[in-house]
Amino acid sequence: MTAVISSLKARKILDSRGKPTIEAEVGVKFEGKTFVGRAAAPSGASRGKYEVADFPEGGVDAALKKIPKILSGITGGDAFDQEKVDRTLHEIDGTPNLSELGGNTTVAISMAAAKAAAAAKGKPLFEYIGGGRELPYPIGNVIGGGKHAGSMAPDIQELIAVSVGAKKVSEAVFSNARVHKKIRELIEKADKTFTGGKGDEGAWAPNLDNYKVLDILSKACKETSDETGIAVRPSMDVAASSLYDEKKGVYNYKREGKIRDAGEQLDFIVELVNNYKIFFLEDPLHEEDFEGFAELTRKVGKKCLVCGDDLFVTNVELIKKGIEVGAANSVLIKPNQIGTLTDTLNAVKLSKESGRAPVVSHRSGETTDETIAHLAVAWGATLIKTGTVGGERIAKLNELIRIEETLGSKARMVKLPFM
Ligand code: 2PG
Ligand code: MG
Repeated sequence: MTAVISSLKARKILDSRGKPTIEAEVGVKFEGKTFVGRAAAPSGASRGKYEVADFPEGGVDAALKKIPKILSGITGGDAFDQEKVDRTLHEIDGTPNLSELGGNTTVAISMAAAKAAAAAKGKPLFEYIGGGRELPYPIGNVIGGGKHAGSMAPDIQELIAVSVGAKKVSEAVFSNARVHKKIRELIEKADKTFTGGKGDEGAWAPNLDNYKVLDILSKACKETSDETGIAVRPSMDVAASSLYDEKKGVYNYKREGKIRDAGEQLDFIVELVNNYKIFFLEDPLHEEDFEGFAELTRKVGKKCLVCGDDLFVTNVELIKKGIEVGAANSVLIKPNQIGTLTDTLNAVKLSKESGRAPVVSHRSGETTDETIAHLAVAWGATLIKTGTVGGERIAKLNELIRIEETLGSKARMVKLPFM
C-alpha cells in the first residue's frame, strides 16, 4: 500500500514576530481518496552556528520559487516511506546544509507529508509516526531576556518553570500558567514601572537583573507548589552563545555589567544550579565548548538536566561528539535546525541510546502549527519546550491536552530523572 504524493503547495504566512515564514501542504492519493497534510516552519532568534540554513538566499520568496522543482522531485513518491521522502528532499537540495531549498522549506514539507500519510491511515500523527503513549512534561518560559527581549531585560534568555509533580499533562500546563501569572504580580512589586511587557515567547520581560528574576522565579515556583500541591522547579536557558564574545573568549553580561571568563562562567552556573535548585539547564556555555559541558555535567549532571541546544543543533554528528567527551545529559530537539523529520528522529534515537533526555522544542518565532506536540509524544521526549501563554504557544499545549484525552486510560507521564 502506498500513499502516492500527488500535490505540493506552499505559501508565505506570518509568524509570531510578524516575519514571513513558509507553510506547506502535501496531498497524497490513497485507496482512491485524497488526503492533505499541512505544516509550517518556525524561526529562531538565537540560532546555533551549525544549524542548517533556514531559507535560501532571498528568504521565503526565493524558497517559494523552488516549489515546482520540489514538486516534480517528490511527485509519485510514497508518503508512507518518510525516510525516502526526506532523502529525496536532500537530493533535490544537493547541499550539506540545505542552503539551496532552506531547512524551513524542507521541514515544512517533511512534516506535511507525514501528516498527509497519517490522515490516509486515519490515525493521529503521534500514533502514526511513533505510537508513544507517554506525555512529556511541558517546560514553561515565564521570564524572557537575552535576544528574546529588550536591552534592559535580564541577560539570561529564558527563566523557566517545570511542574515536575504533575500527574497529567493538563495539570502541568495549568500549573505552569499559574506560575506565569504569579510572576507578573511579583515583578510589579519589584519594579513599579513595569508595563506588562513580554518577550518573543510570551514570557514577561522586566527591567530586572539576573539574580532578581531568579529570586522571583524561585518564589513563584514555591508559592505555586504550596497552593496546588504540585511541585514546580526553576529552570533556565542561558543561551550562552548569545553572551559569548568569541574574540575575547569571555561571556559579556551587558545588563549586569559583568564579564566572566570560562572558569568564572562555570562557577557562576554551578552556583545558580545549587542555590536555585535548577532542574533543567540549557546552553549554560557557548556552542563550541564541549569540554566545558562535560565538566559541568560531571559537576551537576546527577541532579540537573544539562541540555545542549546550540551545542548539538539536533545534529547526530555533534551529538556523537558530545557522547565521546561526556558533554550534557540532555539534547534539545528542534526539527528546523536539521531540516527533516527523519534527521530529527535520528537525533532523538541517538540521544536516548546514549542516556540523554530528549527535549522537543519550539522556536522563538512560531506559528500556530502544533506538530511538535505529536513528535514529543510519538518519540517519548522527556520534556517539551513550548512557552506558557500566547496563541502560538498554547497551540502546542492544548494539542497535548487533546492527545492526553485521545490516549484515555493508556496515557502516562514520562518518568523524570532525579525524582
Ligand atoms: C532557544 C529557542 C527557543 P530561538 O534558544 O532554545 O526557546 O530560541 O528559537 O530564538 O533559538
Ligand atoms: Mg536554547
